[in-house]
Amino acid sequence: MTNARKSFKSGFAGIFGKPNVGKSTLLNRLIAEKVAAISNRPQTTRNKIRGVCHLPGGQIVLVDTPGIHQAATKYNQYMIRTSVSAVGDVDLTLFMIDAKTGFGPDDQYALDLMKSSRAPKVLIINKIDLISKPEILTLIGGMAAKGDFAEIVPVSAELGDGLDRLKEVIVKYLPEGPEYFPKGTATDCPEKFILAEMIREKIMRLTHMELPHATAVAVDSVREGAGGVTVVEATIYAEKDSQKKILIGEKGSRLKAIGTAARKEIENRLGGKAYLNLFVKVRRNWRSDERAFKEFGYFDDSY
Ligand SMILES: Nc1nc2c(ncn2[C@@H]2O[C@H](COP(=O)(O)OP(=O)(O)OP(=O)(O)O)[C@@H](O)[C@H]2O)c(=O)[nH]1
Ligand SMILES: [Mg+2]
Repeated sequence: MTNARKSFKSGFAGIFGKPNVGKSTLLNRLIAEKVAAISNRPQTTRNKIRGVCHLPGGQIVLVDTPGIHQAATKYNQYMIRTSVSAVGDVDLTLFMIDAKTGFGPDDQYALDLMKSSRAPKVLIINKIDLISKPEILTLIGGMAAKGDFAEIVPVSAELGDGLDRLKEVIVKYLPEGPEYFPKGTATDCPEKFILAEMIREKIMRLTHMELPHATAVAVDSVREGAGGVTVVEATIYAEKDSQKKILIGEKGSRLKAIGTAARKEIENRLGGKAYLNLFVKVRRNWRSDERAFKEFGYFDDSY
């Protein structure tokens, strides 16, 4: 009998793919905490967001990334650079497609940008709740030829289907390694960043057209108020006066809806009462201003 210790597997697994396939939904699910904003609009995520999945024999550090797309503006090019810069840093590449839309030119474009990676690639087919079992099998069959995937794992990130197998597959391809994060740590994102993303998510969901993309959110302060209530002050930045007006809405109605939805989620996270004070300001054309979007902490690791 040997007394060999069972090895501990750990490492970084990057989640890549075109916008809106469900990368952030998967991150939140696997770490069982809401860290990344989710919306049905493409280009929701603007940062690399790390989350930690603790398992008995291992630790998966997941890295959520902005959706890869063909970018015309400097702002969008930064977004893509953020994703591509993560490609070389991970031990495992999780490439995600949407089962409903299947594999198209946009996925091929994203997959081509992964070519520089020498890490093993696992294909995740997400949103299998939207198609039938035979359709899933056909899609899996067709995908094997599209890339050098070590495994293909169908899941529903939203419903949690297939995630136990996915965790097993990820751990299988991770090297032996240390515990990068102490037990109980779900993310290394600063609290202010997470709260700002919660507010931004509500804006993404409650506004339309260009506005969700033209909005930035910065949490200015978080402090303990009277009666143990947490007071959060945040500024929402729009690019134009007309957008500011829409954000505020008639008699402040839209801002109120955004604030109420965000406050509820913030209270859930903090496990207590919160007061959310939102300001709206115009930062003219901030997306064309590299200094401005860096100041907001987008496309960056330092938040
Ligand atoms: N039906 C279904 N919808 C899903 C599933 N996973 C994610 N979604 C939805 O897909 C949309 C996009 O999800 P996100 O997690 O924001 O997608 P993303 O890939 O992070 O998008 P970007 O950050 O823009 O690149 C949201 O409306 C999610 O609720 C799933 O398994 N099934
Ligand atoms: Mg996302």
